[in-house]
Amino acid sequence: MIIAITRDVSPAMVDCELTHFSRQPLDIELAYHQHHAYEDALKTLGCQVQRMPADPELPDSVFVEDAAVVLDEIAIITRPGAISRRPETASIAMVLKPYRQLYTIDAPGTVDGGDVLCIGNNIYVGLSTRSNMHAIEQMQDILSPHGYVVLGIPVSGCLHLKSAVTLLSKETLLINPAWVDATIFGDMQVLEVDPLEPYGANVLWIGEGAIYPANFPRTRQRVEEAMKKLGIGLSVVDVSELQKAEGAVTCCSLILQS
Ligand code: CIR
Repeated sequence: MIIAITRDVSPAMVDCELTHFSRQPLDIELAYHQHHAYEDALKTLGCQVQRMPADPELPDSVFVEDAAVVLDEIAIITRPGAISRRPETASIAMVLKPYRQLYTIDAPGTVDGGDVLCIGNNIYVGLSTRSNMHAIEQMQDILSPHGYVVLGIPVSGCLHLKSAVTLLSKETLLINPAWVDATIFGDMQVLEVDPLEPYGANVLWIGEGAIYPANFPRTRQRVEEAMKKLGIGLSVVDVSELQKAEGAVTCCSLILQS
């Protein structure tokens, strides 16, 4: 069974962290509806959605991806780079506890799950403003007994590594080459975003399907063509309000096999 852990939009999301975006009016009611439509798309892809209640004290808590890194064998509870986001991890740890043995990242390490891209046994961690070498060393200690290699890689111009690159299939990357160097990932197939849509590299691929935002039509066409060849269907969701909080589609769920 595939489980998708999500968390309802916080009424405080208007006070979210912003790094590369300026604050825009955010329609919370619309954000709720968009988030629920995203959860419906997860269900269409065969996930059992486990939704946590909203936390009015934690503006960014809808972005559950940043609080943990879940692998088949274990899960790591992160220490998010933004101080305001650190209290998010306690409740995520409680939800993950029945499914995985848990490890934690300790000070001075910081890492956001949005910076962690797993490709086979390679775990790439973006050295963004949120994630540092201390966390990468701790992740190496935790993960090398399980056969993983943890690699810190440069990323610039965006919030997280997964703003710049995500997996479209086991062998294919969707990437913005302006923000991360594609050659780092070896001989993977590469699909580039349309240059007019720099934020279009974040796709949530789950087995036979994928979820993609509605507002990158040029890149979406490229993605749809590539996915047709791979036999993968695309669910398109409007996540405009979550994007105003600098979120994307991978960051609103933690996906795990149970
Ligand atoms: C933040 O700055 O932490 C939030 N406003 C957005 C986090 C988005 N997370 C992600 O893409 N993994």
